[in-house]
Amino acid sequence: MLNDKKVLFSGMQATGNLTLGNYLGALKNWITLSDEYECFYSVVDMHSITVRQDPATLRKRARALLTLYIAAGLDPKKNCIYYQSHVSGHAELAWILNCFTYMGELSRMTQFKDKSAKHADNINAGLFTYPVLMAADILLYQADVVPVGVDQMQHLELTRDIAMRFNNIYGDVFTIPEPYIGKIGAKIMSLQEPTKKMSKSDENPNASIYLMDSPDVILKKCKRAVTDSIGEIKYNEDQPGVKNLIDIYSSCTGKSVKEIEKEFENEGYGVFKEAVGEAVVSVLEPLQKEAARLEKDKAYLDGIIKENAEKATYFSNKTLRKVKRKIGYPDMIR
Ligand code: ATP
Ligand code: LTN
Repeated sequence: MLNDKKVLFSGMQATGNLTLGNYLGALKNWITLSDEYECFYSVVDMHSITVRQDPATLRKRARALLTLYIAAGLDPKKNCIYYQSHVSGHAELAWILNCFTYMGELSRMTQFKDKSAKHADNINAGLFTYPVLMAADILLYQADVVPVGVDQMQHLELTRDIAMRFNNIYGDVFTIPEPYIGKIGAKIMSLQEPTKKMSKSDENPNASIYLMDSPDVILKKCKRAVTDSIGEIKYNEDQPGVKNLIDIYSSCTGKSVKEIEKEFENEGYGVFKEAVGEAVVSVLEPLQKEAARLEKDKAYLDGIIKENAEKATYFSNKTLRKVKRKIGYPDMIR
């Protein structure tokens, strides 16, 4: 790498509108980690087409997501923020790694099972090999660490298996990546069904707080969050709704679970929910303002997109050249 820093890779799909789960479970950690590592943060638009997308919407959402990375506090001069589809190495390495991945392994991926149940009319090969493209993303940059939510752990394990398998045959080609799971916010649950994760593809709009929701909407959604009839603000498995709200509050304010239980010891759910809503607004409002400001600065964003695509291409080519030699592709004649 450029310096002695370890490498970090992560990405998000440009499908749907980002939720508070995406922010607290992923983006927020990215920002914390960005000083310590040489970071690659990709808008993984190639992954998005595993389910049908409207082209204009995909393009718009991809740009909005890239803008949001920056608005959330990732400096695009220090972090390589780019579109996956701008770097052809992802597709090239994915093909190669496909040949080192077993059908049985891919069949066990829970995300594949979930998504193929949800999109029964379009169970395409891309959906099946999705984790191989993800492995390519990570291995292409020789990433040491990959911050993800717990739902992506299985894919990361597979990435490690593929990398080790490849290294066993060809020598030390790939760095074996480690997952990084944030302590708080690793799994934000649905506000309506707190045993299910908050997801941007949830059909019930009240289940998720979207990063672009207005303060009013955020406060309303928190007020309507499903809790229980116990009536105590305590962090435990029997009160999944309350537990989730405590997680959200903790993640937004930096307060510990103990402090929060104490703060609301003698309060009812109404007061607590309002405080949660306000805490979320105080985190999301500045982010929304910054995103709106950046969106208007087309020249600046375009410059970043171009520069970072070149940077990502440069680093990805280093790995690709090595991989191609190792597997026996003929040398290019220049
Ligand atoms: P979908 O549910 O539509 O498949 P998603 O909301 O899971 O999408 P992804 O693009 O798959 O979104 O995830 C982006 C990042 O956000 C990943 O690192 C993922 O682990 C994290 N993430 C997603 N949902 C949550 C959540 N509810 N809590 C914590 N982290 C989450
Ligand atoms: N599969 C991930 C998105 C993703 C990713 C990656 C995350 C694609 N490539 C590489 C980390 C590293 C998801 O659905 N959240």
